[in-house]
Amino acid sequence: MNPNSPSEERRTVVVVGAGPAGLTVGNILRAAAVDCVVLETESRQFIETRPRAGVIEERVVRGLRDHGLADALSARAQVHDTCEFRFADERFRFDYAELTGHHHYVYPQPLLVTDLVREYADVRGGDIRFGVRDVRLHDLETDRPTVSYSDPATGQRHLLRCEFVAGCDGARGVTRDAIPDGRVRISRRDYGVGWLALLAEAPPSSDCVLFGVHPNGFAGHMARSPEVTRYYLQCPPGDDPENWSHDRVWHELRQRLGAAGAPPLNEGRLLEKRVLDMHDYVVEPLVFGRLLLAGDAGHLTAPIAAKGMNLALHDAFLLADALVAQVTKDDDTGLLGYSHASLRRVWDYQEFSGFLSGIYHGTASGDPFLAGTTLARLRRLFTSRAAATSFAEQYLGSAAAY
Ligand code: RFL
Repeated sequence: MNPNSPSEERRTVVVVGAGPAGLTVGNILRAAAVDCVVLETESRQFIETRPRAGVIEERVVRGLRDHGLADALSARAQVHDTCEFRFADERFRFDYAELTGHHHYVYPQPLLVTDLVREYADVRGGDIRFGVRDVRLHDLETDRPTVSYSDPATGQRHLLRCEFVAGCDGARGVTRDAIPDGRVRISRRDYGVGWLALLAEAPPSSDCVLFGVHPNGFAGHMARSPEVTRYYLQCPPGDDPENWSHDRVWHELRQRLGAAGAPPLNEGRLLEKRVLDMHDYVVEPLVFGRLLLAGDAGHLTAPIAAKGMNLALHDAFLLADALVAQVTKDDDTGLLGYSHASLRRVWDYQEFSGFLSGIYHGTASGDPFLAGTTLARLRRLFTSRAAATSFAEQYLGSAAAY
C-alpha cells in the first residue's frame, strides 16, 4: 500500500483515547446508534492491565449503571464507608457514610477499563483501533473536522472525516495540543511535592483507606484487591524511584502509618514503584471548534484527592449525552453547556485537592507554624461535626450542585 495515499472513511464522532473517558463516551454513543470510532495508541492488553485509580464515587457508579455499564462493577466492587487518619501517634476513624449517608466504591481502574472495552467492542460491536500511530487533528474550526493516523502494521495513513472529535487522550495526548496557542486558557498549579506510588503484593492492612500525616511526609494506604494494596509515600519531586529500596519503603510506611494500637502492616513484594510529581491544570473552555476535551485531556487533578477518574467519567456522561442529543435530535443545548457544566465541578474538586494537600503535606513542610495550623485543621475534623460533614461531602463528591 502507498503510505502517500491515505484511505478515507466517514464517522459521526471520532473518539481519541480509550481510557475511562473515551470508552464511556464510545459506549454511550454506540448504545444510541451514533456512528463512532475509538482510536488508541496502546494495545488492548496494555490498557487492560495499566494500574491506576481505584476509588469511585457513588454518583459515578450510578451514572455507569444508568448506561448499562456497571454489571461487573456492581458484583465485584467493594463498598467503603470509612477512612482513617493517623497522626501524632493516634488513629482517628472518619465515618463519612454516617455523616452523609453516602459511600465510596473501590474497583481498580484496569478492571473498569476491561469491562468498558468488552462492552464496547465485543457486546455493542463498536469500532476500536489499537496501536494507532501519529494521530493528528485537522480543520477543527470547520463543521467537517478530520482525524488522521498511521496504521502500525502497514504504515498507511488513514483519514477519518467526522462531525465531532472527542479528545479523551489523557494528560499526555495530542488533542489538547491541537488547539492553537492563545485560543484557550490553561491554568496550572504545582504542589512542589512528589509521591512515590507503590503497588504491593500484599493484602490490605486495614478495612479502610489510611492517611498517615507525619513529620517525615504523607503516606497513604488503599486496598485494590484482597491480594494487592496501593501505597503512597510523599517524596521530593523528581525523586528517582531507585532511591527507594524495598527496606526503605517498608520502613517509611511503618513510620508514617504507625499509631498506638494499629496492627502491623502486611508487607510484600513491590509490583510498581514510580514517582508522580503533584500538579494540576485546567483548560478553559473544554471546547475548541468541533473538538471537545474530556477527562485528563482537559483537566488534571493530582491523585491527592482520588478524583481524576471520577471527573473523567462525569465528563463522559455529560459529553456523550450531549453528543447523542445533538446527533439524534439536533438539540445543541448539551454541547453548548458542556464546558461550563464540567468545569464547575472540576474547579470545586481542584479546590478540595488544594485543601487536602495542605492537610497531607503541611506537617512535613519544615515550617513549624504551618505544621501547627495543619494539625488544627485535622483535629477540627474530629471535634466539629459541621467541619466533618463539609469535608465528607467534598471527599465523596456528593454535593447537591456544583
Ligand atoms: P487516561 O486514562 O489517561 O486515558 C487516555 C487514553 O488515551 C491514550 N492516548 C492516545 N490515544 C490515541 N492517540 C493519542 N495520541 C493518544 N495519547 C494517549 C492513552 O494510551 C490512554 O489509554 O485518561 P482519562 O480517560 O481521562 O481518565 C483519567 C484517569 O485515568 C485518571 O484521572 C486517573 O487514573 C487518576 N487517578 C485516580 N483517579 C481517581 O478518580 N481515583 C483514584 O483513586 C486515582 N488514583 C490516579 C490514581 C492516577 C494515578 N497515576 C498513575 C497518574 C493513582 C495513580 C497512581
